[in-house]
Amino acid sequence: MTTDVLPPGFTGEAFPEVFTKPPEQPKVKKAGQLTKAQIDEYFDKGFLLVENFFDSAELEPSRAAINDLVSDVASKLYKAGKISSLYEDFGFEKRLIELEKAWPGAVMLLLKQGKLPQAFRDLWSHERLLNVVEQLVGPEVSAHAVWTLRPKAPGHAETLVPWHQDSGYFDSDTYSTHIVTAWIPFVNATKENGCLEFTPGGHKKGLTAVHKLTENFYITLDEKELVTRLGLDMSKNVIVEAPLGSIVLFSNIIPHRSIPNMTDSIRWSIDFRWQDSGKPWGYFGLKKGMPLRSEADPDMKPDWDEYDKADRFHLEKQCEEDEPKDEFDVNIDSGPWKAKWQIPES
Ligand SMILES: O=C(O)CCC(=O)C(=O)O
Ligand SMILES: [Fe+2]
Repeated sequence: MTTDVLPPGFTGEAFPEVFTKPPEQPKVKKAGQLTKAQIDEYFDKGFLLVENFFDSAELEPSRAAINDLVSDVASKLYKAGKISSLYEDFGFEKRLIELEKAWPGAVMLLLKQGKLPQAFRDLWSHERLLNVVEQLVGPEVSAHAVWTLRPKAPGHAETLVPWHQDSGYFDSDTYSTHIVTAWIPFVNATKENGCLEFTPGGHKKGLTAVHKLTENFYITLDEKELVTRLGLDMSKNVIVEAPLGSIVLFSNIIPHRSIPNMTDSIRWSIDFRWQDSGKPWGYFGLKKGMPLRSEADPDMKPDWDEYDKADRFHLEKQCEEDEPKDEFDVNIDSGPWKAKWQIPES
């Protein structure tokens, strides 16, 4: 029998209460707040779909911002002589697919641009969304360092995210911090185009399991970790289809993955995270979070320009051994979290 040598990312410490007990609820009723049943469901299952949270007009500025980001990628590639058409006749769900066909790497170029247009800032600090977040993390709310706009393209390996707990991607000192994600689709996210899949109750042990490295920048939980260490029954997993206007809320400790996109359109989504402002930021010292709302300081205004000065993809790149060749270098096969999951050499 061989003894398992565990990587430094595994601490074995469990914090079940952090992820299963709601904080004290706000005394005042606010727009958009979850019902008691919804809060209970979130803390019981580890995730919650809230349908009809946004109306389409509220998402339109972000969809327009995404179109602009795609245009920027197209112009950049065109000016550099890497593509011979801007594919302007293709819309929101198709244009990036054409760009990727013409120049493989276009999707990653977009994913890694990392800048927060005003529409995304407004969505991240949306009044009703923060009203929900404070029900889950308490009244002192900060934006986390990590957010991602995800253009999940058909058959595109780098945007197919394998089983993981988000805490696997953060410092181990956050294993006892409840970080909430709102995953917001900009199209109807379905089982055909690659919505998310969850393991109900996978957060209950409050334990970050052992992640393994993959060939690209993702880390992953294998079936043994999910079944043996976290005690999950994989036949109980739930695929969560999320229509446009809905949000999917989940924590940093619930195992989840995204399933393949089998359609011929992009599945666009964004994921924003929040946590209690007093807890560790947990992003390898690379980037701090940013306070968005405070009971003690009701007039608090987020300093987005300061926050956006340091974009995470560029910071992560600085941790890599290989310098990026140029601005078109989309080869990201590492990230600061990978060292955490490397088995130490004996
Ligand atoms: O959108 C996806 O495909 C994966 C999302 C995810 O893992 C996250 O938001 O934490
Ligand atoms: Fe995730």
